Amino acid sequence: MLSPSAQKVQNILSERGFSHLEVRELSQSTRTAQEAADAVGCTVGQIIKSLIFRGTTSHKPYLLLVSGSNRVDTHKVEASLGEKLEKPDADYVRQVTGFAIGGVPPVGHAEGLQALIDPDLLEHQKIFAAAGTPNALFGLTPDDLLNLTGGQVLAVK
Ligand code: 5CA
Repeated sequence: MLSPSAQKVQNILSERGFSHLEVRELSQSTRTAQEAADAVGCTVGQIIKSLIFRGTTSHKPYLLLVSGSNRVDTHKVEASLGEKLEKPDADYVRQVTGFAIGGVPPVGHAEGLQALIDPDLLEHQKIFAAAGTPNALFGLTPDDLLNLTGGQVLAVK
């Protein structure tokens, strides 16, 4: 049995035709990328961080999908997007995604979010994303990530 937030992510995956992707709820914390990597026994680079930023001009939320081993170079992303970015607070993250920090998945958000994908994520055979709670994950391929999110690959580090 999955908890309601993790089940919500599984339902979204199934409705979108990705029922082969299976949400797993673990006994360990997967709240941070390192904890998630330890929990599944992969490298931290294989963990997808789902980070919300907000454009200071458009006030639009952006979803940055970043390898767990990378730090976002905000200036570089700002130059690509043509606007400054700010890191919103936890309440805003919950409002636009419908999930709490530590469990924000790459899909199934309350609002439609433009997704930007770190190219380093595409170098792995399998990657792992948060699935609604701070101890739920699902594994997927880079192709799955591209197809699920319709995201744009963009240098973020
Ligand atoms: N479950 C893990 C691995 S998938 C996870 O969700 N990691 S994460 O990196 O995608 O989400 C945590 C991120 O939330 C942090 O990297 C940070 O960017 C952001 N965050 C943490 N605390 C806050 C806060 N108080 N306000 C806004 N953002 C925060």
